[in-house]
Amino acid sequence: MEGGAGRGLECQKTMDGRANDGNGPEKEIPSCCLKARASIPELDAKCHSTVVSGWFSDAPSSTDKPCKQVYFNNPMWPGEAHSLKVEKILFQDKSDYQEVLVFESLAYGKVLVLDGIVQLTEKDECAYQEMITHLPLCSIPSPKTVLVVGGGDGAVLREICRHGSVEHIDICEIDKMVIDVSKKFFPELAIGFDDPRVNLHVGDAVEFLKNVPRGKYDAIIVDSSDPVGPAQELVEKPFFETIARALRTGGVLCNMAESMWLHTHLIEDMISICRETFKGSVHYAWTSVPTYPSGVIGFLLCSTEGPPVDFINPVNPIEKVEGAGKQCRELRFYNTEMHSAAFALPTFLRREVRSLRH
Ligand code: SPD
Repeated sequence: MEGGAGRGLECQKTMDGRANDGNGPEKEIPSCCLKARASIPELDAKCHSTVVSGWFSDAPSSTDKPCKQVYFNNPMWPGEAHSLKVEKILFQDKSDYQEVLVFESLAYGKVLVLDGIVQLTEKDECAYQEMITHLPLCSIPSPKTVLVVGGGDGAVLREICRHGSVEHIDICEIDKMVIDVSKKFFPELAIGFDDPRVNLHVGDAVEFLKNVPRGKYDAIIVDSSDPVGPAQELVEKPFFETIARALRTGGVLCNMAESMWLHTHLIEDMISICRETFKGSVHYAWTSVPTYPSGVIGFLLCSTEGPPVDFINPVNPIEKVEGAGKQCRELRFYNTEMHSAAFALPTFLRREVRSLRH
């Protein structure tokens, strides 16, 4: 399963970064030159359809397509692709649901890719995981019961665990391979699974939610992949209805909601479904994630009928959250100012997404 992305480079240097051309003593190579050498085109990363000439591009994966061809035609972002220089492919396999790839990149650390689409990188995962978690949990006082849909890498769990008020966390992830791969290659993220408050359910969240008692959760976080493949149902009305049913009155949902640069129609559809389904408030927020298509990702924040939720002015600021950051690394991205700023929307989005105007 291991690929050969970095092999050519490793043949030319020793583990401590010294070069040996066979004509004399080893010479020290400055780290900037090591980076430049990693970009030599002949050091091709081979044997994955999304990796061409040592560069990964976020195009749909397909095992039947030969290497060395470029497919810049993802239906979610036709005509564009974002590329990362690959140093070494660490893992690739096909689960029952999707193709799973992990590689070491030159610029963003290790990268998790599902069906050809970047899910996270070590460098910028903080922006996504911290915002999708703390936008909802800092908007209600003392959240106690939380459900995560998807999130098999464990990083949203890691973030939830900062909240000392939380007593019970369910996570429903369909693909066990994602969990196993995260535990092996991303221990700083998968640490979330170690918390005793976490209850793991491997299975289909749509089915799981049908059996959840009404009003069980204070907050639900939907950390899904894009709505192609296994996550397709997660943007449809019946799914949002089961979410609303599983939330207590005044409970909150935070749902991954794509890019405002690429998916205004999808965002509009999701907002209008949520306005029909959630009788409290519905807001759109966004953050910057450089390795996601167009460099941004959005979140839909909804509350059920009941005590009104002021999403924009958090009532449970993380700075005051008991135990925040004690078990894991410090927060890197989220703070109260970023929270409120995330709800500021560009004019084109307000104009194009009619349901955002009121
Ligand atoms: N376009 C990519 C969206 C990925 C959202 N899910 C990421 C999972 C990280 N926990």
